Amino acid sequence: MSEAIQYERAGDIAVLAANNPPVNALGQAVRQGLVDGIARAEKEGAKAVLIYGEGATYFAGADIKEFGKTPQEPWLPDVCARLEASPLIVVSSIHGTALGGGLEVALGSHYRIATPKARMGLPEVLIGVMPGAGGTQRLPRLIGVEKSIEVITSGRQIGAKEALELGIIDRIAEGTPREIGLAYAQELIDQDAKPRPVSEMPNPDGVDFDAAYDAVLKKSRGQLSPATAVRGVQAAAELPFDQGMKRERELFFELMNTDQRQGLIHAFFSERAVGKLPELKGVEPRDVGDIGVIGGGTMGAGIATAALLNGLTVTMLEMSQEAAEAAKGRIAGNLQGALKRGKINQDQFTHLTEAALTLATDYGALSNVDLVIEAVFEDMEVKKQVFTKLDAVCKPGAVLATNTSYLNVNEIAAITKRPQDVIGLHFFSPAHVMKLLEIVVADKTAPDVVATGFALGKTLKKVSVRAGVCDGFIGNRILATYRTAADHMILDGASPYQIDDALEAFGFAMGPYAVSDLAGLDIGWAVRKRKRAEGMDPRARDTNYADRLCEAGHFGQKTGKGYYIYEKGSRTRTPNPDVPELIAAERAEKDITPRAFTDDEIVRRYMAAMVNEAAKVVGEGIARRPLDVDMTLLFGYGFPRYHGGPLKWADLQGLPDLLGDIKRYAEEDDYFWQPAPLLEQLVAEGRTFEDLNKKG
Ligand code: 3H9
Repeated sequence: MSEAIQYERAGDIAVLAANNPPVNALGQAVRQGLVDGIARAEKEGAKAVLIYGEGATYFAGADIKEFGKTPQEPWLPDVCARLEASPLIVVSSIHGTALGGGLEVALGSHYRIATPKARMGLPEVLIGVMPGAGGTQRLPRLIGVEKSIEVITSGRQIGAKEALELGIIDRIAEGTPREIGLAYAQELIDQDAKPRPVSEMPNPDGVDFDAAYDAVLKKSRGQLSPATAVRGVQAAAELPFDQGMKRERELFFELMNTDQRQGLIHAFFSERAVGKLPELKGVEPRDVGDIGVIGGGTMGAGIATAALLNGLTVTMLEMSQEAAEAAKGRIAGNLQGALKRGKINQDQFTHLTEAALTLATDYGALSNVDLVIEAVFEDMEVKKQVFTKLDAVCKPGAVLATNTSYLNVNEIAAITKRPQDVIGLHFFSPAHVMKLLEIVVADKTAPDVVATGFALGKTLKKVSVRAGVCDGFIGNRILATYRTAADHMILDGASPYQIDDALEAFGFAMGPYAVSDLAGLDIGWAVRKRKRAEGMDPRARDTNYADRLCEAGHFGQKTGKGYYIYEKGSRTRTPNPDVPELIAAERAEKDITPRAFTDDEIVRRYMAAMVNEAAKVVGEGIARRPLDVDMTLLFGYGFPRYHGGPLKWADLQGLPDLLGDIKRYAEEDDYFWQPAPLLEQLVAEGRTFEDLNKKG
């Protein structure tokens, strides 16, 4: 008998308790244990079998670490069929999360009971596959096609109450899964209940499956798994159970063999690995309960909102009472949003805006905070003044953080007498919504201050990434490069609209020019002016047509006009006819004869620039691992999750081909397209970025 499933008798009931921490994933040993357990129960003459999970949860799904390897018998669909075919009454008792293959085991059982806090669902599409052990066949028989399509294609988790209403479970009871399961099984024995296989229920009624497929495909922006799952549900309506199972298995393996599946699983594990830095093992973070935020503009108000919503108290420092009140208005506006969505109630709203938030205009108000974040104007002199004042007033051990997006954190730290306490915490706007937090570690930042940054990120439910000091850190530095590659393509003949369309077809929520309009064209203008003032390398190609838009007062969405024209109060965009003219004028001025670009070439150049700069960022140690870059782009820059991140994408494309393309592009512009030494090294050694992730 396998250790992963412990067998025990409780009178007429054979108990199969899963013991495969941390989430009772259905690895080979667990599957074998279930099959052996049911056989033994039958042989011993038990009347019922109870299946439940020890520890935090029922089965949370198939073991994702086995994906991509040859499946080992017994296969999960056969395990579910074996349970279902048993002449004994099979009861599953669910607590924690019954997800994916976990819920499929429960659906293969004859009766299902759950604790009130249990959650369940079929989230397979979120990792690029679909239910592959009968989920698409059994669930529709229980809850109908329409609801099944919604549940399976969204991958959402359903609470016990809703599951009961839908008919996924038979009962909710308070207690341990073992206690409630034993009581339920005994009751069923006493009532002489019979096995109740879902597979023997009639086929559910169908719907217009082609329309459902198209609607889901459109919604998932090129991600294949949700739409493919619709075809599985279709089989439940149209085919006998056994043939439906076959169809499900074919579709499941179709998806298993896609790059999208690899990308999504890379994202799943990287999202969990990114906050676990080997260097922080055993380092205790400092306590953070009260924080200070300096500057209550959009960014500062967003940071304060995130902190308040996650149980911290906030002192908001502004230059004047009026500005402080305006900041409070912004925070209250953000919190209203949370109130509307039911994330907080009216009492909490009042508490957060009144008791948990203090307004101040004097630095003395920050003398007792545990951590302070400044979100003031992006100018080194201004930042230095702020940090000099913080150094004078903050208590010893307080963490002093800057939210700068590109300034040198070492220089900021050096102005204080406590550089070990200074760190960059780079939030992304709107800070109470965007998931990414870059934690910028300066030369002298103490390890427990880094640990505090990560602990704060966790409190605020962010995906935190460690970054080193350089212009733009990880994300904005890479952004500057791929954005430049796009600008070069415009000079050479592409249009912003073709570029946006090509990248949106690749999976980005918005193309780079639509993003510029959203962020405000003044931001890019300021960066170009700064770079020109600092002195650009004479070999660097500059573009100036967008300056003309800014000079005319067009900053994108906020002024109604930029690359696109926006109707008042709407985000619907139509190309701005002035833009091609401005571009044509710059081409003429620079004596460039425009050429045509295919959409494929646009994507390839854009991605090659992104990967090349990302490889430099990793090679220089600004990012510790390739997965740190991947998570930065995924959570801060709208990179399509199903490609896994730029470096996962690069691995899947093949690094030698990508390097070959970069070298070919360098024949036109050998200043911009300088191959990253790390990329050259990996190609020479026949290795991948993934190999570097494995170093831990
Ligand atoms: C499937 O079932 C296919 C079938 O339909 C058909 C098959 C033929 N496998 O998230 P946490 C690890 S597809 C392996 O931090 P939480 C995770 O990496 C599967 N490992 O905890 C982490 O490891 P580490 C469908 C897994 O409490 C640790 O467990 N199921 C798996 O915040 C703790 O995880 C899903 O997609 C797994 N399935 O959340 C469910 N799951 O400590 C995916 C987790 O080394 N899982 N690990 O970093 C989840 O959604 C969350 O993990 C869960 C717990 C809600 C369960």
